[in-house]
Amino acid sequence: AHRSTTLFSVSAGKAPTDDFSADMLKALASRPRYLSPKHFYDEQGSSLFDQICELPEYYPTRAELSLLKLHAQEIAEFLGKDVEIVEFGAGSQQKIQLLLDAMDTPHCYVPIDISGSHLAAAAETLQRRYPELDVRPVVGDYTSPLRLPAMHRNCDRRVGFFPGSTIGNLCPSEALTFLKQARHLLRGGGLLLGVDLIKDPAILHAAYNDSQGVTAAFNRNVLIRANRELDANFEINAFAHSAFFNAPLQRVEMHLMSLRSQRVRVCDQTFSFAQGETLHTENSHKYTVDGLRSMAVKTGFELGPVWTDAQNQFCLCWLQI
Ligand code: AVI
Repeated sequence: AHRSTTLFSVSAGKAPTDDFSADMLKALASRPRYLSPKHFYDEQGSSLFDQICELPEYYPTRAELSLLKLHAQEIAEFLGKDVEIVEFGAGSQQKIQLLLDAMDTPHCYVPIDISGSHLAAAAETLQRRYPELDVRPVVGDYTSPLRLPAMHRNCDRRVGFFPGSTIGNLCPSEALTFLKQARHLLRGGGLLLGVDLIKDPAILHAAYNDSQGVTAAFNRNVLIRANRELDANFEINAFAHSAFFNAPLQRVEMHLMSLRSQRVRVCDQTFSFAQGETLHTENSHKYTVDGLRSMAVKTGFELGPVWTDAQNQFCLCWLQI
């Protein structure tokens, strides 16, 4: 018999839809109109994101996996022995397995994710594959204050894993808040962080404007989600996917641009869009190693080793507490 996993909720009884409706109404009522990218990840959005990770133009996932494969042993030494490992977001099974396979007796794995169904399925699969590991999934939004269940009895250190350059989807002040919270949660350990690096804007442009239109579908899916969950009537084809590198702010921005002047109903309220007006749906900040060092220092970490690929596309870094 294998261990079964129990979802632990830290969202104080609030359904994810509550946040989505409040955030969408707030976004539509403000200027510029900005909606947090966390709302992309309903079931369809999570599966579109998995498809993005396989696209030839989307290099970050492959670059990070190669780094993990190449340096797993060395990274495992920094993670340490007899630890509890907390993953912020429970995206890729492949990445955490590369770490677990290289580690010496990790006792407990705590994936935190906003999507309960996605998380439960991932946790069950992992538990079956690692019967000795105590898998304790937590449903919650790690960009808000959260408390974790008490550390596993056999562990004396808690280390973190935040892959995929998801930190880039936070604005710089949110990233600092996140790192401060992570530092507080991680006892005696450190954080393994995956970050996308600043590079030729043409490469960035291609990665967010793929030729098969998967990123466009991922972006538009948030409108489909609103139509289904928020009694909205967005006409999906009347919004174009727009993604570009904003050089001064060192980020790729994604927007949904209204192709004509139109009115939209969301939860009994009506909003108008002028032609060319956008709903800003995501920022994906790109960093330099110096930028990461300064964030680490500001949040009480010390930047340890940084593993990068030969083209300097992506880096994995160890933030020591
Ligand atoms: C999850 N996150 C790091 C992705 C990124 O690159 O910012 C989400 C994404 N958006 C468009 N393509 C991928």
